[in-house]
Amino acid sequence: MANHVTLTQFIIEQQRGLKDASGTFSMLLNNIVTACKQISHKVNRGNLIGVLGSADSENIQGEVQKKLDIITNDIMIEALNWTGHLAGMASEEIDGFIAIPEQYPKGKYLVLFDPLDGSSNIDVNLAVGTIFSILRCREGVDAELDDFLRKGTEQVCAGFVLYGPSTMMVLTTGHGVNAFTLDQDIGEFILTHPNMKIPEETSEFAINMSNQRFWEEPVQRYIEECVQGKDGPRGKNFNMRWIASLVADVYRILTRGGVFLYPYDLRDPNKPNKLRLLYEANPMAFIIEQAGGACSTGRERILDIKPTGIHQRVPVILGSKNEVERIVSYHLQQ
Ligand code: AFP
Repeated sequence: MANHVTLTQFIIEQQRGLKDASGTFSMLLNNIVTACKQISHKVNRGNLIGVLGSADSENIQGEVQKKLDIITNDIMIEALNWTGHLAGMASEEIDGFIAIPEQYPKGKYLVLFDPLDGSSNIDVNLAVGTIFSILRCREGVDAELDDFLRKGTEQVCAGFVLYGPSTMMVLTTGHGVNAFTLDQDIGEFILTHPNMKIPEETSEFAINMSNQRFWEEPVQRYIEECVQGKDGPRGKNFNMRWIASLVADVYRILTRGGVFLYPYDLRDPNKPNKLRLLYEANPMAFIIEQAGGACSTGRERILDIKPTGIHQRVPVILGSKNEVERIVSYHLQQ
């Protein structure tokens, strides 16, 4: 493993660069990494250990839960609640926020997570992932709701783990984006993609086309122009990808550019948006912007949104900066 930088080494060396760092954040990040290694093992074992399929229950979102939604949620909570680093947690799978049990010390951070994003893909063996966001909190107290309802610009760290052909962790603490590949033989994440940057131009878009009739006009216009290809106003052909797993679509965009859209749509007027702000849109927006891309609702920067609820949903348009800016301009021309 000569000259391979492990994630542990990377975190410690980043800590050294922060003059008054206590090491608490580094330990918290390592606790999250351990949880994700456990999740990777469960996901990779799948049917061999009977963890696939539906749990015959619904989460707070009214979504049918997979067994792995519950298992991975428990893994994250049990890996973090005892550490003394947290004042609270929030999960896609749990109503409200998660208090730290009385018997454990409280810390100065909050972790908000989607334990298994893309879980509708798990039974068909497609990529899924864990998304997490870390906020600083008032020290030594039990977190309250308002401690969680903070703009994405206040995140101190965002990351996701993609459980794909390789298990990869993508991480930012506000100093660029670095990706690590899990070496299953030694159980360590190895730095394989330092300082990831998204190409500003792209010819690839990701959207669920089956919702087309429900989109607003600016999105209709953008996608129509892409589909018209080189004979249309864009003067070039486009390719389309849709994995229905945010972590996988975002990783592809980090690697080769592209634009991802889960826009406002009128399928269900009571639920006009799909992706959750605090533990999906905000962490991805932090990562995408740190890699030189952009992330918007179409009308405002995702990271500037003042949250109103733990499970608030927003439209998400992210990826190559020039494409996102074009889509935003179409919204502003409305
Ligand atoms: P699940 O976790 O319910 O599979 O949803 C995944 C997701 O939140 C996000 O990862 C995908 O980009 C998006 O939903 C896919 O939504 P559609 O299934 O409507 O295409």
